[in-house]
Amino acid sequence: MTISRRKLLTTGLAVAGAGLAKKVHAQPSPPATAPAAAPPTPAGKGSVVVPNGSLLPWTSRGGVKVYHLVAGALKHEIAPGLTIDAWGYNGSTPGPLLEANEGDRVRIYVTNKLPEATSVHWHGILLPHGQDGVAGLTQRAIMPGQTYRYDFTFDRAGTYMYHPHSDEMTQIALGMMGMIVVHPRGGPQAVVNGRRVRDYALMSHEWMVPIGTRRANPLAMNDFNVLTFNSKSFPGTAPLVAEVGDLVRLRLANLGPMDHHPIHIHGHHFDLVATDGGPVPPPARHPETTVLVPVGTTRTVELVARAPGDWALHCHMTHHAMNQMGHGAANMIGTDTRGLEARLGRVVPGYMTMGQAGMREMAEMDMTQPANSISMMGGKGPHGVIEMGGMFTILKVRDKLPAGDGDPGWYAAPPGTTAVEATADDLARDGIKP
Ligand SMILES: [Cu+2]
Repeated sequence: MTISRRKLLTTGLAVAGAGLAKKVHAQPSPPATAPAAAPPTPAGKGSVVVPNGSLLPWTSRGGVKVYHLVAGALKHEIAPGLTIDAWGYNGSTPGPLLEANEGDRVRIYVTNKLPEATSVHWHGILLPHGQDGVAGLTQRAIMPGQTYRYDFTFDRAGTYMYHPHSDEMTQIALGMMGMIVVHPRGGPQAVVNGRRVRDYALMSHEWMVPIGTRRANPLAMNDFNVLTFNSKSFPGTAPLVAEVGDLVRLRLANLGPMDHHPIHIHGHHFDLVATDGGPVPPPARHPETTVLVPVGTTRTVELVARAPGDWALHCHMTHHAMNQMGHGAANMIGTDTRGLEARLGRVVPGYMTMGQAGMREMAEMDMTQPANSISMMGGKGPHGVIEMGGMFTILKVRDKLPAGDGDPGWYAAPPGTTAVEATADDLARDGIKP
């Protein structure tokens, strides 16, 4: 049997983990020093901020807010190095966030530029039967080239979603989903109980993008390898920012195909204040650090920014905070592969096995990547490699943010407050024998 060098390398790199890999120093480093991508949507007067996303514009016609969604194909960058062919709305995935106020009468036009029929369901909104957007059940499907009109009134404040109810397995898998935020009557509250409100929307998604390709596979039921917040994987995720004492509201939504996501915050506790079913009564609220966001739900949590720092915010499923993991690799942890390397080195010069001591080395070395793929673990942080990817972002809390509430950069902890290697004196003083 002949082993093609190309095949070996491709296989090894594709699993990007406990398999084969070739070390090459001439290649550029994995992308990203800071996890800043596109700047967050500028906050209006209390408007929702969509990291890496945008708000859907509207016009007022005779007291009615008029919106226009255009379903179609687009190219989307998940993180520097990985661009996919996706479907979405108005050129983005997720589609722009639709923001309105309780009591608003709205008219939403939906144009279908997809190659197949679609419809839009207004998930969680209480509305008349004929506006519910279920193709075949409540309306005819919107055929390619057609524009439909939806008319209804947002009668409850809350966090909701929109998505196709026509071949939704394909359309959602390819990126068609969006969020809806309905503020209380009178508009967003920029200040609550004397605290400035930082209102953020993050939509979870999961994709199966075979390594080196550009198209998510809608038939996938597991082995999702690209996990995203607002369709971005770390280090492509833009940070969230707040000042100490601010009320941070996180509107979390999940329209991924299959998986629920336990979203975890560092350095803070939060209260679950609402779901897409309505507000949680104050006596029922309790502190958590992780909230499960099941498929087809929204969860709104609130916290008070407690202390300056760069606080991780991520899905706690370990495979959801990684990039493009392969699942077909042998488990090499603890194995002695020196003999293997010597033999394979004869046919693949420079061959090395990886993963014997864990996966960290994958993040540390400059490795060749197959075309259109991103490294398994995130990017470089202020203290070395951040061994995370996927559904991971950072809440950056500062005493004072830069003008315009931009990315303040990495947090510089006060001298003497960062964990460091223990000294011999430390060990002797406390009787520790490593
Ligand atoms: Cu998850």
